[in-house]
Amino acid sequence: MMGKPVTSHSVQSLIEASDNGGFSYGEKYSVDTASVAVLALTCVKRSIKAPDRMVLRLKILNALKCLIKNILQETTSDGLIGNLYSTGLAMQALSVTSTNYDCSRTIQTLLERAGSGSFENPMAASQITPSLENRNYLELNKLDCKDFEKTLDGSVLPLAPPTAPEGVITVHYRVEDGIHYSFNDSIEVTVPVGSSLLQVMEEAAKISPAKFRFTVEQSSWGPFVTSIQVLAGNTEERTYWQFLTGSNALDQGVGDYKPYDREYIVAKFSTY
Ligand code: B12
Ligand SMILES: *[C@@H]1O[C@H](CO)[C@@H](O)[C@H](O)[C@H]1NC(C)=O
Repeated sequence: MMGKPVTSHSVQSLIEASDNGGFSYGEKYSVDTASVAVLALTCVKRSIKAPDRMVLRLKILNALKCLIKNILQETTSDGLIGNLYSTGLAMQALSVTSTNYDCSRTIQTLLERAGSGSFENPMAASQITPSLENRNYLELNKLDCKDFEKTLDGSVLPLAPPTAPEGVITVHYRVEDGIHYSFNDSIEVTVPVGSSLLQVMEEAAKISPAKFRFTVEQSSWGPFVTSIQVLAGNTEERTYWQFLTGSNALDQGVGDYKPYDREYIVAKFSTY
């Protein structure tokens, strides 16, 4: 890719994963991961010159068909594919494989949500931008920057109106060990309107450190919660702290998510 050699082992693993539901985290299909796999396999496919390696080519074509079907199955009524933050990668996958789908609904929803500030996280913005410009990661090596400046002109996404938060909200916050059931603690905290979930967690930890202290690690997407009390996620054991509103997983991290008044937020130690 980009002129770099790719091992046949990694291609093989991708092909196998696409047939065997290898792109799920927990019970959920990961549209993001499947989409990146489509980009990678398409790149490999393009580098195979017919009539070389026909068997590999066929295997890749089959894997791509299967992945595209799975991705399209995750389309929602408002045109999102997976969730708001997987849609950009999914659009790239559909575009490099020339898949026909009704993208007008998708783009309308994305622009609406971008306008209300849902893509302020730079990683989220970087994953959505290529598809709104009808571009994809596979043509990065061909990008002409002069051309790029032209497209930036006049096609700037609408910015969220600046809001001056006033008043306070009360958030119910619970931390529970959903694996060994070693603890299950709740609190109600009051924070200024517009506070992030991280601020709610900090407030809880200030009031009751023994129950609500936590650690984070900075990552490309912002703060990632690594532990609560003394319980830490672990890559080998595939455990992590999952965040939910009621019983639905949040689609943003604690640094970006802004709870509303009287919301029930749960941090649940889970497996993926
Ligand atoms: C794999 C993955 C995970 C794994 C990571 C563990 C692992 N060892 O692989 C697990 C299951 C733990 C996970 C958890 C979460 N994730 Co996640 N994750 C991904 C995914 C599919 C791929 C990331 C990756 O491997 N990138 C490649 C590597 C090379 O890059 P990297 O930067 O080093 O990757 C690291 C970070 O991405 C980090 N990470 C993963 N997810 C998240 C989420 C947040 C908020 C942060 C700060 C970091 C982070 O873990 C990766 C491995 O160390 C992305 C999809 C995407 N579009 O990027 C979603 C994605 C980044 N995750 C997302 C979310 C929402 C979460 C959760 C908040 C879900 C929840 N309700 O609890 C939690 C984090 C909670 C916490 N403890 O703070 C969203 C973020 C959207 C946004 N606007 O913020 C994405 C885009 C998925 C989506 N479409 O909704 N995730
Ligand atoms: C924690 O307690 C709440 C009720 O207070 C319950 O609904 C929830 O299932 C419990 N969680 C765990 C993991 O036991």
